[in-house]
Amino acid sequence: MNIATLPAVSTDTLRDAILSHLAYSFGKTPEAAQIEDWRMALSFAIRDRMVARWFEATRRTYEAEAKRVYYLSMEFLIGRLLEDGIVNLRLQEQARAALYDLGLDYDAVLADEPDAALGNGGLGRLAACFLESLSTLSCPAMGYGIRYEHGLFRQSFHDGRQVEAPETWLLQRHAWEFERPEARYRIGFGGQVRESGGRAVWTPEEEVDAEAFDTPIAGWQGHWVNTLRLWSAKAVHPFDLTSFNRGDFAAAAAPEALARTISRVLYPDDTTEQGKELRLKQEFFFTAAALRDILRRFDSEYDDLGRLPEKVAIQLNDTHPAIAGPELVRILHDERGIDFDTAMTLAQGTLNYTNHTLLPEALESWHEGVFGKLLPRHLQIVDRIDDAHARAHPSRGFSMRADHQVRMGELSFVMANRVNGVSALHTGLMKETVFAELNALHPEKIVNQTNGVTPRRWLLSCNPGLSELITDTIGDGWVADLERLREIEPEVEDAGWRDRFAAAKRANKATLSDWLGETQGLQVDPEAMFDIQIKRMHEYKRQHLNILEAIAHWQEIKDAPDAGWVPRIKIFAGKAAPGYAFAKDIIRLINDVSRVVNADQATREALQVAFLPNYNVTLAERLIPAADLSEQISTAGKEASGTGNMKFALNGAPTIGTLDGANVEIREHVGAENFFLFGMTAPEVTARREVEAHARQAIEADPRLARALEAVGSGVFSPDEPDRYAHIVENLSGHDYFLVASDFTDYWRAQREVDSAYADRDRWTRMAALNTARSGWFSSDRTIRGYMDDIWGAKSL
Ligand code: F58
Repeated sequence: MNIATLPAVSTDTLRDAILSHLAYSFGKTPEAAQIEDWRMALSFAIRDRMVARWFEATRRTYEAEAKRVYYLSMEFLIGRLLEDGIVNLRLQEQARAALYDLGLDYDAVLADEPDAALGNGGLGRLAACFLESLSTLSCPAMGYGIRYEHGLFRQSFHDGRQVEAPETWLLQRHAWEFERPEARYRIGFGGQVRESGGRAVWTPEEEVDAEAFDTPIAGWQGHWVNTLRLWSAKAVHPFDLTSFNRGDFAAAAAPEALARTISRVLYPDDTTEQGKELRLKQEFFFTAAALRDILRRFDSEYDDLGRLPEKVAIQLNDTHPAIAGPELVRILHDERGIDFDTAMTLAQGTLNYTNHTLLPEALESWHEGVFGKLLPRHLQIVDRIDDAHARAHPSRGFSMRADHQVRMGELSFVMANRVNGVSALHTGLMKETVFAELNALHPEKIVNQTNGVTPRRWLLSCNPGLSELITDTIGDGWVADLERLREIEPEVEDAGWRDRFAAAKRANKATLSDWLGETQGLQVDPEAMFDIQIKRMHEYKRQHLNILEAIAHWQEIKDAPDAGWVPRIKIFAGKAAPGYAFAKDIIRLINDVSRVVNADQATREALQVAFLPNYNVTLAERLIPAADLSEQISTAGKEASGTGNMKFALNGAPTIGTLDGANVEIREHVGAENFFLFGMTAPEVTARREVEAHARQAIEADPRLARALEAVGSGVFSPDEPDRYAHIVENLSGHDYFLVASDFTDYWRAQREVDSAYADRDRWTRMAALNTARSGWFSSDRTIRGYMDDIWGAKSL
């Protein structure tokens, strides 16, 4: 069969394709098939529809000799892929009907797919949105990462405390990948470097193979399909027969176990030396495999390595793949014989670096001991790069090798053609702080690319009700051109249209409320305001500011239960890093508060608190369409951008937020009157830290805050252990680095404005609808166009 001529997809052809895969790919009759078999058969039937376009995209890229973009990322938080595929190929009606014909429930089959959590949070989800937009824009591109056997841990609560369990997405069958045993590269670690004929020769001591697994990523309407290539670590020699024959079975299996460790878990705990070493190994493993693959493809098309910057753009997603700089120089210089300076210039013309954080503890640096032990030749090359840069800039005050460290931020900056921040504010701060000196030396290097989110997943697919209203109103051109959402703005003046907008939101809230009842045992009135904060747990994100406000509000309601309060449910979700004790304590506090507040008969009509376990992409897709209020309350200057903030605004949930990250740009777009601003600005934050006893002062000035802290500190929420949260209270009344106390009063004020705005339901609907209408700029299509034009010089085919 010629795959280019697969029959057009009717319900009947899709049903036949499902039945055919059920029989021939999975060996099951319909009678014997379990839901997983059906899910796999449907996935294969959908995947088949991508393959012809996938081949065609590859063919056209070769034919056009187009520049290729490679996105190197330690994380791709892709979530479920089946619905994404169905929606992008526009097969929703057929798929639903075909399953119905087969006696199956479409939503249940979709829900059987595991959520691939191959990332921690924003950085990984951004990478996934970017892949989808790259395909939508027909830009020849490939993502490279690690095929972790276990993604981000599964979170549950025991007595309110976070408990981590391994995530096991591969225990269920995964429909989307093609194993490529032939795409395999040997990756070395450790060993010696010696000179031979004037060249450095690195002989690694330990070796593993990187084997490719490819996932097709279809863009909107399936016109273009790119590849996500994830590397899995395999032993060079699967097992040691000599040990086996001796009867030492453990020793026989050791090489395989050791190799597999590299791609086993996302972010192993790096508080131990062995853990640190493993993480550096992971970084080199996938980066080195990607570079080999990229050069193999380049060599198949061109014979002049001088053209590398013209034909290849590599994006380093944060510093995790920063070893690409020295590794590319090593290949070009040591292996291909190009002189060092030229090798460095070629690498610098090819690589680009995105910075995602200014937090000092997140800026990677490696002790030269570990680095040199694993990558002895790379350490020499880093020194040469550093020397070359120092010679070119004699006034330079820093070194990427200070304090026996290898500083990956500085290394990435120097080795990149372009360096970008992820929101206007963040890029500005980058220039003023971490990279101030480098920016002065290379003023053209830093550019901004404000993040975005894919509207296919984050509106069309997760919010069908609102999408249908939008399409009814302006047609479906918005899906690929999100700024066209502006065209609904005139309708916002129409009371009938506003009713339809409010009805769509209300239906989403009813669905969530049912789900909360079934799965969490929570009874929630869909009329209440759904106030949501979902993101990784971190002090800078200030979930504790939110819960303190909830406590103060609860106390006020208790004082006057009949004062006509605007009913609210505060929903939290998010995971804390296993080693981050304070963040875990905040989770426990919120769970404790939830237990006490939700049991209070006098206040429960007015206020409830819920912490939902195991936040992931799928849960986000459930919560965001049902949100009324988006909590984006980080200490100004700390959140590089945020992307959840964009998803909420797009789905018609106004923000309560600080002037931080992309909140600044969201407020500019949706209008200050449709955004609840509070708190100090980034410069004010810096100044406030200089004020002696700033937290004490703030608490003394605000009796509500004092009373809420008093309740936490005296065990109102932990009667069995009254001083459980003493250290939190102590932190917030003392050092309070993230200025929770100092921002509390203004946060409280803004929350009461939210209450009065929500009480006027028509006013609220107007605000919500204007958030949707004016969020089109936050499409990742816009962001990717920016990268293509300003960073990669890549063209849409
Ligand atoms: C996030 N970073 C930023 N890092 O915090 C967020 O503001 C931004 O919107 C997003 O990137 C996308 O630009 C982030 O998610 C991580 O998860 C690190 C991974 C490595 C370990 C430390 C956290």
